[in-house]
Amino acid sequence: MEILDGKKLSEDIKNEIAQEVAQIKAAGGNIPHLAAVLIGNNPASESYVRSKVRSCDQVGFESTLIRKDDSITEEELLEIIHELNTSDDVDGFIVQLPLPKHIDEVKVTLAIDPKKDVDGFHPVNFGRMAQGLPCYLPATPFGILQMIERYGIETSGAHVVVVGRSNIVGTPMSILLSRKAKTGNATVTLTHSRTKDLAAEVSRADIVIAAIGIPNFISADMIKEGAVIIDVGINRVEDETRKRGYRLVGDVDFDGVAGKASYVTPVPGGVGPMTVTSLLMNTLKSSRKEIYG
Ligand code: L34
Repeated sequence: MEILDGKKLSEDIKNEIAQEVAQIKAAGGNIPHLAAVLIGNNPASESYVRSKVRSCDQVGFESTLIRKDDSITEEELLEIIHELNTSDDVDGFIVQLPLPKHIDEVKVTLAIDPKKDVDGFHPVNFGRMAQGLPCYLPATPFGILQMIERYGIETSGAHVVVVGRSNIVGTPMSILLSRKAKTGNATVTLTHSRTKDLAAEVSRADIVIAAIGIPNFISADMIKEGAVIIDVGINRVEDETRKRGYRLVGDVDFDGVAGKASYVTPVPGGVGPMTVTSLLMNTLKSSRKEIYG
């Protein structure tokens, strides 16, 4: 079994981006600028956004963090989005999810200018993705594609089983891998909570993408010998032996599948860091006006 080392790969990609930024700087070009909006004090969101800002520093991007209290109104947040949409200075921005209950995530997503939607969550970008048109790909699926591609894993003709149908991971992943494109051409089965015999579906997969948010859900007895296992889950489980009081586990029983799979992504250090790197890649594309001109 080989580990799909997202941490290492994301460092490699960040080094490549840093070199491009250095060239842009040398040529007196525009330095890519990412803004992130973080509402409230969700510890996981704080950690992810911190990692995004730190990664911007690492590659030489400019970044702006806009932090607001949980008590912000929807109207106030929409005003911030309007300012970011119209700012000449900001190439792309994200509003970290989840949002407090009194704010409508759909409304917020729709308010973001698709040209600056480096998360790729706006339906315009989603629709363009589905039709194979230039767009910002959602960061987690984009990161997984990068991983599959750089490790030379063949997807053409492969049977992929995606577990979980969220708008930001499962559904776009299933569309991307079935497209007639590089790192595509797979036969994809999208499974979810109403799937009749999930274990039987997973057992047929050459590649499993687990994105359901249930710790250790995918066990060794479910998978085919030699399967590629991509674990998107990041679940915090209580662990008093750790300083933080918890540890991170994925949706896959890593130790169990390790003896049977050909490749597995670890948690942490797998898909998570690739999500952050993909956001940087989208921001670079935005500053170069590669997608929308
Ligand atoms: N708007 N909301 C918006 N965009 C996103 O792309 C996200 N996501 C998801 C949650 N909400 C979002 C993220 O940023 C998930 N996500 C994310 C980003 C980074 C990591 C995990 C999820 C990550 O770096 N994970 C590390 C461990 C981090 C830790 O110690 O907590 C890892 O190695 O998996």
